[in-house]
Amino acid sequence: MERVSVGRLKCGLIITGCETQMSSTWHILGAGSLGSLWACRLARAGKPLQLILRDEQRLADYRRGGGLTLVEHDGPRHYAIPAETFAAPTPIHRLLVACKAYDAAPAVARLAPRLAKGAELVLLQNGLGSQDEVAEQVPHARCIFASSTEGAFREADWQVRFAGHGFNWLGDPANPSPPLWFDDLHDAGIPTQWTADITTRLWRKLALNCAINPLTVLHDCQNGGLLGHLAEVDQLCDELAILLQRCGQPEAAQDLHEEVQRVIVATAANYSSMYQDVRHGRRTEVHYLLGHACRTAARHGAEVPHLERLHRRLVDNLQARGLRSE
Ligand code: NAD
Ligand code: KPL
Repeated sequence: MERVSVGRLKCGLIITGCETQMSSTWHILGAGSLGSLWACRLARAGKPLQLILRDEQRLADYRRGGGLTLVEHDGPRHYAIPAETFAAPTPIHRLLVACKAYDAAPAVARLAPRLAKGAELVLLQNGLGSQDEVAEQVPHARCIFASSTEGAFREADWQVRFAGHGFNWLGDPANPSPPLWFDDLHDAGIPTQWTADITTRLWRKLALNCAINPLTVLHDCQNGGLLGHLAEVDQLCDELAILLQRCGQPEAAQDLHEEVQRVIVATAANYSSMYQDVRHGRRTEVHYLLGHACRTAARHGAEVPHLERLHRRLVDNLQARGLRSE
């Protein structure tokens, strides 16, 4: 059915000739690596967008630069994407949350008063735990979880490099239907699939991260350096597989040892994301990775002594460097 737009109300609803529909603007919270990567691709496809920046100072700084720059294999491209702060009055119907896991819930809580009835949030955070923290802040919104294997990093303020092509899975544990806007992502060239088992995907990635990332920090090595510590990796995989079975994620446990070794070999020359955070003096997402695994094990009465010891060693290591460990 063709819709004829005849006006926009202050609340963001568009009045059409025959019905009302939600505003189609993508609000993006967190203009860091992944948020900027998504924003630039959506902008390139002509989707209406609005970045939400922390405060007036960041907004002024952003406006001085005039937009975001995405660097790809064929060079940099600039996108003059509009931005605002939390204080803007317009309601939000569609929000991409692209902060780190530990920032997501407090940031969404600040935005909660602006979320329209029936708002939909896409949560890009790695690990598990932050999604539930966000959902608690906005019980009436739909929270869609994402798991991404794409890679991006900030080269400078407002400039991001698309470093690794990958894939995105989106899903909603509470509702198997994809949202109406799902095709926006295909239009924008964001490789995505809707999945009914997003929780399994997030657990599988969490398990891979738990088996690899902390050891790269503790052994101060690239992922390939773990080939010299395979017995330690295997012990962790044994416990992770038991934990996944115990917490109702048997599919995420399948062939875990083999996949961990395959990833170590395939990414041998890379430094894990946690290693890079530590090297740059940034807070890690340990609370939502190994921390979440240990908390879940305790809740289910699963014995995971090697994971717990790894967690303690990692926390001590982070604290010794003056980094937050929760
Ligand atoms: P990032 O640190 O580059 O970006 C996060 C951005 O959020 C920063 O610009 C920060 O200033 C902003 N932010 C934090 N709190 C805010 C607030 N209250 N208001 C406004 N802005 C706020 O992080 P990232 O690398 O893009 O990672 C985001 C999530 O995506 C993480 O959970 C990460 O694990 C996951 N992830 C990242 C990649 C990647 O390649 N970067 C790949 C897969 C998954
Ligand atoms: O996702 C990763 C990361 O570094 O965070 C891999 C490459 C899978 C290692 O755990």
